Amino acid sequence: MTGETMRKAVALSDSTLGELAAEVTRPMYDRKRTFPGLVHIGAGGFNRSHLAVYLDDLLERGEAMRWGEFGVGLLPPDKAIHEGLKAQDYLYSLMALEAGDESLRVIGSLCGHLYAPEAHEGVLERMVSAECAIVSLTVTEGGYFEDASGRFVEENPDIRHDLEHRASPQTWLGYVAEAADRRMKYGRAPFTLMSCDNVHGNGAVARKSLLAFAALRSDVLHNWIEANVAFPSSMVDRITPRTTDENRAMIAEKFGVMDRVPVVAEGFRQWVLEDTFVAGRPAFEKAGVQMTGDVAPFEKMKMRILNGGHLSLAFLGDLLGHTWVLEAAADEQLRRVLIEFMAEVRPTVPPLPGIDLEDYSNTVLRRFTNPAIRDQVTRICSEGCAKYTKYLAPSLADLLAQGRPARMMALVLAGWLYYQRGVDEQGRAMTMEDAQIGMLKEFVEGGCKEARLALAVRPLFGDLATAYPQFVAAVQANLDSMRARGVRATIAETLAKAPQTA
Ligand code: CS2
Repeated sequence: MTGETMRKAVALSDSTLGELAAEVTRPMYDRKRTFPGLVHIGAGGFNRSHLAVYLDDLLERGEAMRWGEFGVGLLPPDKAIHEGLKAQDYLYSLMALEAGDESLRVIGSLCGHLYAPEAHEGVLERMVSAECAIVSLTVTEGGYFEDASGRFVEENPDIRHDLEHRASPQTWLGYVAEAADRRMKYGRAPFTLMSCDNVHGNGAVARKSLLAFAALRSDVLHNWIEANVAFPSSMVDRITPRTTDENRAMIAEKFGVMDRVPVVAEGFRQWVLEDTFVAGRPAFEKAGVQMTGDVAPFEKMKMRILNGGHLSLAFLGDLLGHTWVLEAAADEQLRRVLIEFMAEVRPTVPPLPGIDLEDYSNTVLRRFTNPAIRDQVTRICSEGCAKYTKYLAPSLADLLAQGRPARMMALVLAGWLYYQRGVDEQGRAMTMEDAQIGMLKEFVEGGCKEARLALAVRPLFGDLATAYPQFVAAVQANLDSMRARGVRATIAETLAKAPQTA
C-alpha cells in the first residue's frame, strides 16, 4: 500500500470498534454481557488462534454468553501479552493468511487476562468462581512434567516450589490443585480440565500429572479430583507462527488497526474433542468442532504426519540455511524428504473412516507451502527433545517393531543430531532453543559425532540402541556422511534409496 492510501491506524479498544475499516470483522455481540465460564492458562498465539476463536464464533451466534474466556499467563513473555490485552479491553486481532486472501478479524471472546506472577490470588479466585466450569490449558509439549517414560518429575524445582507455596504457585499444576482444593472445601461443583496441547492423549496426560501432583499435597484432594474432575482429550490444529513486528506493521498499514498483541495464523483450523465434561460446555459442535468418543486416531494422524512432517523439514532446513518453513518445503530436495517421510510413517496411522491419509498428507504439504504464511523454521526446531518424544519416537517405535523401512527416520534423526553442532552448512550459528538439551550432553560434548552416545539416552530413545542396532548403524551412516560430504549429498543418497512416492 502506498503512502497516500495508507490510512491512519486506530488503536484497538471497545470504544474504537466502530471506527475500524468496514473490511475488518469485529464482535457484534455485547461483550459486557459475556461471562468467563472458561479460564485458560497460556493465552499465547495458539490459544488465541484456536479455542478463543471457536468461542468467539459461538458468542457471535448468540449461543452462550456464559462462555467467554478468562486468560492467564504464567511465564515472563506473557507479561507483554497481558499489558497489550489490558490496554485494548482484552481485544486482539487475528490475521488469517491464505495466498491472495488476507483477512483481519477482531476477537472479543476474552473477558479478561491476568499475569499470574503478579496476581496469584486473582487467578485462583477466577478458577474457584461459581461461573468457572472449564479450566483449559496450553502449556506446550514440555509443560506436563513427565519424562519420556511417563514418570511425573516430582523433583522438578518448580513442582517443589508449588508444593510449599500453595497460595502463590508458579505452574499450572499448583494453580489447578489449589483451585480444586478450595472448590472441594467450599462445597463447589468441580470443573473440567481441558488440555489444548498438541500431546498424545492430552487429557490423560493432564489427568496423570494433576493426580500425581495432588497426591503429593493430600490423599483427600487426590481422591476428590479423581472422582470429580473430567479430562477430555483433543486433537488441535492450526499453524500459528510467532507474531513479528512485520505482522504488526502490516496489520496497521493494510487494515488500519494498531494492535500490540495480534495473532497470525493460516486459514485452516481443526479441533476434534472428546465429549466428557462435568460442568457443562459450550455447544462447540455448532462452531465446527468434531465431538467424538475417541480422539486417539485423529491425534496419531496429526502428530505423526503433520508435526513429524514439520520436524522432517525443520532440522535439515535450518542446516541448509532456510529461515521459513515455506522455503524449506519449496526446496526440491526437502520437499521430497517431507513426501517420503509422510509416506514412511503413514502405515503406522490407524485408518480413520472417511479420511484418506494420502489426501491428508497432500493437504499438509499444501499447508506448509502456503505462500502467505511466514512460519519460522526455528519455531519448529525449538524444544526438539520434547518434540522428538511426542512426534517422532512413537512412529519410529511402530516402524521398527513392525519391521518396516525407517530410512527417512534415520535421515531425519541424523539431521537432528548433526544440527546440535549449532552451525549450518555455511558455518553460520543457528538459533538453538531446547530446555531439555542437557539430555544430549555427552553426545554434544563428544563433538556430535557418535550417534550411539545420543541414542543410548534412555529418557529419549528407550531401548532403541540395544534393540535395533541396524537402525543405529543407519543413523550413524547418515551422520558420518553429513560430516564428510555435507547435508545435501546425504539427503540425495537417502532419497535415491527411498521408495519413490508420487
Ligand atoms: C509445529 C506445531 O511446533 C511445532 O513443531 O509442528 O506448532 C504446528 O504448527 C501445530 O501443531 C499446527 O497445529
